[in-house]
Amino acid sequence: MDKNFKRTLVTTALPYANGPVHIGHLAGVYVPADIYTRFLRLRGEDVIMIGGSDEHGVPITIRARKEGITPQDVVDRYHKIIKDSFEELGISFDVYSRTTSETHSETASEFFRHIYDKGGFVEKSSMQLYDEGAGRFVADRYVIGECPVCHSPGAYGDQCEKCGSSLTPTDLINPRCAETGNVPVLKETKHWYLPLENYQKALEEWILDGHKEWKTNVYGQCKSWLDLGLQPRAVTRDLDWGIPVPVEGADGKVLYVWFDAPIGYISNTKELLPDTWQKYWKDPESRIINFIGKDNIVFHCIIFPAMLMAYGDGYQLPDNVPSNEFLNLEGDKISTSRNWAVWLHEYLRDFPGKQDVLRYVLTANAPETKDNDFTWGDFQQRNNSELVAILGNFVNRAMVLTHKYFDGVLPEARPTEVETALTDEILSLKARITEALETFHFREALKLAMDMARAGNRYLQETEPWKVAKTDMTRTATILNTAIQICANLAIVFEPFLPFMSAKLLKMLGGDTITWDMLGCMDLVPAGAKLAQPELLFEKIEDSTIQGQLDRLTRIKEENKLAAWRPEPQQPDVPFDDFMKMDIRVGTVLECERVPKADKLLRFLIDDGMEKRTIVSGIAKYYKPEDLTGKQVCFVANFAPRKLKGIESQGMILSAQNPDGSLVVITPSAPVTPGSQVK
Ligand code: B3M
Ligand code: ZN
Repeated sequence: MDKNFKRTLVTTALPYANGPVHIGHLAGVYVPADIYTRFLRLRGEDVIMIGGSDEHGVPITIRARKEGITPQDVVDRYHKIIKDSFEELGISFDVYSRTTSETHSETASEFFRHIYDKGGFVEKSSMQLYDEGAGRFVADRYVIGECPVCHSPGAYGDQCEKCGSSLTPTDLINPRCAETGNVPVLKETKHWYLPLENYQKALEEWILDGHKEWKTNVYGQCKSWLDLGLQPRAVTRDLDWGIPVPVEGADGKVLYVWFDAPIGYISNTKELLPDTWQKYWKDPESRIINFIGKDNIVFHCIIFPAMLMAYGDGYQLPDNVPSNEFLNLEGDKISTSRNWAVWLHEYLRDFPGKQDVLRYVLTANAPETKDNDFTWGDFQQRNNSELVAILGNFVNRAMVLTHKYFDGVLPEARPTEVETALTDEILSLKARITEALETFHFREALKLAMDMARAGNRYLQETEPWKVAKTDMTRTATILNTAIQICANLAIVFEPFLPFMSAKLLKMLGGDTITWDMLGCMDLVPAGAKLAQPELLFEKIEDSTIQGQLDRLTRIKEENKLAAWRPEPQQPDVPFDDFMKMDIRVGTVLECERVPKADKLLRFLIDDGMEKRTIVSGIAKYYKPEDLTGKQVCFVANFAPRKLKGIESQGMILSAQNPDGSLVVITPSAPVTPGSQVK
């Protein structure tokens, strides 16, 4: 790491408080940020990790109206769920605040006012969509209508999700306000814009020349924005939820959520360190690292830096912006609105005490360079064959054997070449892990840490202390001492990744303070130390547990399918004569029975007014034969006869199909003489 830095400010994207956090947020931002911060802390560096909830923005107001509560109620609810669940997962924020705090609204107001007073904004009037019925302006996203390109009916005012066209609301055919159904009108309104084009050159120099080391996805997105040429960007909105615009003539206007949210990083630092916060932001010897998801890149790399430049006064720009790709769930995009997610608070409820398992799987599978998939099968597999079988198993063997042969009192070691070679291997792993962590390659770092546990297992396998103990206790002592030293090294190297496991292991070894420097030492636990009774660090996860989670996802898929169901588009017109060719009649069911060896079919004997006719119908999944006997049904009488399972079916019974595929037989609403025609 560049040792010119005296201190580090780690920020994590502020999650919107309009829902709980899910594994996608964790894998993309919070787990990597926490690993990084814990690593720096272990190295004894001056580092703080800042977080908080993003509590403004339109979605929160919509949710509140839907539920008939206030926006404040919404954010109070989710802020608490988010904050508590982060804490339980061991995300070690130094401060986790919220953008409705007083410090934040003062800081954000002052920030705007300062740029305003310097003449840093451009005032502009424009025509915006207005919902006259509701008496408010409507954001582009909340106007829907027909896409002018592909003519799909549900296009949003900013984009058609069907064909991907990027739109403005006035492009839509027959636009409506999504919430009220009202037709929006255009109304003039005044807003303040940050003239981004004034910062184009400075941003190009800073990013394109100065930060070639950034991840390619981040650098690439910035470059394409800059290549397009920056445009003025409105930083205020017509909305009644947010931080009021602190200038005259701005009634009913608030700061745009993406203007105030990143300032939250500053306010939260202030809340943590009211007297010394400035040194983390303004001292050139400090550095700022923003952990974000890929959909936040432009805000953190272009807009917020431009805001900081506009403000001036010594504010530093971020040194790096590690941004991950997206995590999918079982092959589908995670979606809050479709409930397609593993929610952190639910995971903690369903898997008590298994925080580290989730941290492990999300890191081992982190979407660092491309979108990645979380599957429950992989979760189980990584737990059972990596955490349990490699890490847990090694520690347990070392502990149990030391108890068995030495009563849990660590014996003296007399290292041989074998031990020296092992130490070298650990030191070389340490160097590679350190480098991976410094450069934000957390997956790689975790894999290498696991290699340290693998080295321990291999060492025990090769030295076989359980055999040596029969003849040579001095050698056995060395082997077990060494194995316990590896355990202590594992407690250190895994601390950033699996802090709960690390603390438990450390306690078993009788250790307390650890530092990254200690990693690679083979005298971490002194000879003579009494080890605690071994406890299992991880336990197997059973198939039934995984099945429970998969069942939940299957249920959600079904619910989503039902919610998305729309009637089939209407068939082309049919001339009257064609319709009249269909001979539909009412008949009475005389007999009904299952067709052997055909689980879908029922055989009917129908009184059709003339004789008895046999009809076979594929509704056995939805009816018991006895429920239909004696009922009247409608059937197509002149449907050409055909053979089903060897039975000739003389017609077709009419049923209606529900969205879930189930069939309901059509019966007349009052008794009808058998053989009557349906017209
Ligand atoms: N709340 C967007 C998001 O959660 C936004 C991040 C703000 S970071 C300053 O993706
Ligand atoms: Zn379209």
